[in-house]
Amino acid sequence: MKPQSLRRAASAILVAASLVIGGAASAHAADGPQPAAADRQAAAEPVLRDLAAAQGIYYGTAVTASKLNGTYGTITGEQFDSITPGNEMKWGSVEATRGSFTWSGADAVVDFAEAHGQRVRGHTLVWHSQLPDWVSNGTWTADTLRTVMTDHIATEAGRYQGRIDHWDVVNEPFNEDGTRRQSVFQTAIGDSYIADALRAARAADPAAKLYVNDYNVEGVNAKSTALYNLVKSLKEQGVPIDGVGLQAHLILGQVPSTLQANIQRFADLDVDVAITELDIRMTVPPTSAQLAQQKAEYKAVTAACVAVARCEGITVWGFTDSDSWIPDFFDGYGAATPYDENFQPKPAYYGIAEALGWVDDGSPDPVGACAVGYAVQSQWNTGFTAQVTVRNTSTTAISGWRLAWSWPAGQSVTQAWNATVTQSGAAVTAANASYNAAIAPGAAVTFGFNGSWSGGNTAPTAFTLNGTACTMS
Ligand code: 9MR
Repeated sequence: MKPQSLRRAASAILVAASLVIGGAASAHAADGPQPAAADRQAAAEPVLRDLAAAQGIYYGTAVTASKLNGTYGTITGEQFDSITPGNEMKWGSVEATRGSFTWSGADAVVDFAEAHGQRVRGHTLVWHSQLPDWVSNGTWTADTLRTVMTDHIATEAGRYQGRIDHWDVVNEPFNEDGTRRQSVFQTAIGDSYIADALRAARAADPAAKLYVNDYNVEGVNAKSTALYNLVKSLKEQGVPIDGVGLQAHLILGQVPSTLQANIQRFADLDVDVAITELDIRMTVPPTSAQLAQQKAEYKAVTAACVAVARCEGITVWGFTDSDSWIPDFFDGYGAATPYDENFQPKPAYYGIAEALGWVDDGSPDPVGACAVGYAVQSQWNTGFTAQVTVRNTSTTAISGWRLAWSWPAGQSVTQAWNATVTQSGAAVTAANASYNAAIAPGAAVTFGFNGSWSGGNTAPTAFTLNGTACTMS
């Protein structure tokens, strides 16, 4: 362990101790005890939360409360030691109508975290978006909106007092050029709304670390410099601010080269830093080269945090491509998270693990390399029959497989044989039948299906087997 990590290790132990003292770790015994860290580390596959803890940081994910069961819940609990509600703590979610609060989603996230020995990043108290109409379209004076804002903070942060590790108190206060965003808070209250919000949050939950969070502030640029100047001035005025969140919604090939230097300059202001919403999007369907580059970039971002003592941890904005905001917001982009839509770890996952000190033992990737042949055997006005061959080109046996692809032209599978095929939107998954789960090294299995098409029947050209990209044969 690096000397600079000792302080962080000590605080990690304190966190663990306080969870036990507070009874949080045992309060939900119905879910069963969590495996001891040593047991998890002994597993062949990396466990991000343990690897991160050994480096003195946390590894977190944004979650959707309603999905916290089944495979999604299992991976969330096993791999991550911090969770952030993706939407459930936003103003519009908790106080859509003035004075009438809905806590079910937020409570579910906090309860899950406590049952799994995880921290919670509270997200977010004051933000221009996902704000109820009664706030964004209200008629306010500085005093009336300040009171509404600080009441909201007192109620929400007060409800979870002692149970939230970090609050994103103010989210996205800046424009790209470093001027203040003209949110309702900015226009009604003025520049001081940020200090007012931070003071209210400190009063409501003195133990929570209070953050200002923004996007496109990962590298050194006009916007991050405005954030830097804000933090500097808040510190000088004695306003309670503990940290800066760099969201890090990144595009493949565009990780800022100044990321680590930027984290360091905030640290030098005597605040903590966290990467709070990491994802790295690419055009879809992804090629194996893109997935390999994404691995390198997740590794680089993770390494930049590990390298700076005040960087507390990293949160990915959804751990699986099936729970990512990217496809809904950026046409033609996706594949931004470390797990694919079928919950299989992607190369990016191993990149994170490597940056956290995990050493690949040299054995082939657990899923093996693969080559896929795709052939349309017959086609008629609205239908077609296709055959798919999946070859194990690695030197290890495959025992159980899921082949995934995305339709390029709106096709859909209507009936399949020798595999169980499911489709959601354009995303298709073919899982082995019980009798063809094993594929020996060099061997292949074949399955077929009928599909429907209209307009065009362009063949898919990118397949993943258990999350790893295959070549085409
Ligand atoms: O992940 C969130 C998504 O489900 C919502 O539809 C979206 C609405 O704006 O907000 C997403 O989360 C945002 C986060 O709260 C703040 N930073 C940007 C995130 C992506 O939009």
